[in-house]
Amino acid sequence: MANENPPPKKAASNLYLGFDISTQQLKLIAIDDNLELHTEVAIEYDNDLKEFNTSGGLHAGADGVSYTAPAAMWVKAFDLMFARLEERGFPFGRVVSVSGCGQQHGSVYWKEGAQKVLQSLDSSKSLYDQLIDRFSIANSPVWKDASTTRQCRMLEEAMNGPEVVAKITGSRAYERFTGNQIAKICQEHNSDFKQTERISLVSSFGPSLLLGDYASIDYSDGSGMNLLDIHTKDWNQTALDACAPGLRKLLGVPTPSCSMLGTISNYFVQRYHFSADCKVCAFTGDNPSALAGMRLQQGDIAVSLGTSDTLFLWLDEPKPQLVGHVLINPVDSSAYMALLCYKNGSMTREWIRDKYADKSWEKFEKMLASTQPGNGGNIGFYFTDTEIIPVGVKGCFKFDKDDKKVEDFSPEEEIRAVVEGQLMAKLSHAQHLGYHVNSNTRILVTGGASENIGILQVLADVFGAPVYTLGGTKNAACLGGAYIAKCVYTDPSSFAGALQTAPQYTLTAQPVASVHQVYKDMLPRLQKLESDLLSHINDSE
Ligand code: XUL
Repeated sequence: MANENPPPKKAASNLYLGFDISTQQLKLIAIDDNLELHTEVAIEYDNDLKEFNTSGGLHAGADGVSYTAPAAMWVKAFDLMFARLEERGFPFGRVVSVSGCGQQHGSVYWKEGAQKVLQSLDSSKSLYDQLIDRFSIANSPVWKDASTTRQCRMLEEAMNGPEVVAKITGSRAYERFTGNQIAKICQEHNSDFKQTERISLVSSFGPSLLLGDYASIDYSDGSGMNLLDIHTKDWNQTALDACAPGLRKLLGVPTPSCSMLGTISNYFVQRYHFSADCKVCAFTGDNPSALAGMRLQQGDIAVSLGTSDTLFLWLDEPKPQLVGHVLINPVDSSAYMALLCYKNGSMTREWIRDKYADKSWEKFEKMLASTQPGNGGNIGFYFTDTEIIPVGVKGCFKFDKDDKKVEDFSPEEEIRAVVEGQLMAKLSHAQHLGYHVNSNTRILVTGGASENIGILQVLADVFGAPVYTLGGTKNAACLGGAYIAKCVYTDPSSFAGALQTAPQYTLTAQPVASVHQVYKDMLPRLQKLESDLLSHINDSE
């Protein structure tokens, strides 16, 4: 007999969007209520927007240290992304909440009158046509820029030293940090700067387009500016005054990262048929967003073993130092996160692999396994590129079990030394910033080297915590935006709660207690050798 009452058709799921205005691409991920991937799109600046003549999404200055990107290019990338989605028949009407992230530290300068234009965007025209002339500084300084050493020293002087800047803002003055970049723009392009109505971070620029109004800077990305007091979560007036006049007004009031800013502008409702109720949440920086995308919890540590190695740590109590960065935590604004970026990551391991293991990871792993944890007391520091943690060191430095400097180890020892040296240094720097491994700590690993089981075993043993790998998180930052959009929409009080159905991690390496003890005993030696190395370098400067 035919079924007279067919089951009611399941309502199509809500969709949540996460954007990432990254260095080389504008990316978008849409997920559904089950956190499953619905759509993924990317606009590549160099190839899709050739008219801006960027290389890797940037313009490099002739001085070798200046880097900018045209703000209008990012606007055009949004136009193109929405056009592509429309072509694919993307169901804009199902999107209930939008968030995202951007490359950290970059700044966008809106010209007087731009807010009015944003508030009254004409849906028959592109964003680009309406906003092209609305930036007082057409080329936005970005994170790769290192041209503000003078401004950094001025800020540190105004605030009574680098330690004070670090203590208040979470980091000592760094060239790429936005306050120093703003100071340089104010000094070198003063008449254009004076026409500025508002300064956005790359991250707050994104939701400004979607809201049709200036979006607040979020606490977490705001912590990458050397301007925000990470304890009071308000701008530090001395830092603001040291960088440029009138900054408090130009930056607006900062907001928690998981917060709803308003509903999507009429422009998107009329042009693409978004629902008028679609929420626009704050965007954050790409690194904090990756922490959200990897679903870090209290005590966890995320390690990205890529070209350069990056560590994100969940911190309860911040202890900012002259090394590394402490940011307000994006998913719990009463907690903190630390960010440690190492220049010498995979490239350095590959250099050793090529030198001693015939360019083969398989051979590298075999040679690693042929030596004992602790490497007979040998310790090596390998900086093929000038390192940022610790700052300014370059070269390879090797020490035997009696801390005597030696020229070479055996090939097998070299391999173990690079792995152990890099990973023990990471633990040491993390501890300095207030990080403690606890009994629930998980080490979540992504990046190319996450496939090298031998390296992951050393990681587990050095930290004394289990290592998990994450499949399918190539776009952790973008995914973090979509997760934040979902969390703010469904349950802003609990990020983890809103994401219970997310995919599970795979347990890849368990620490061995006796081996962990070997590294624990070795750590003070490595710390002393590293600090001697630094004082030696500083003395010889
Ligand atoms: C972090 C940093 C970069 C950018 C670009 O401090 O400068 O990771 O966020 O991704």
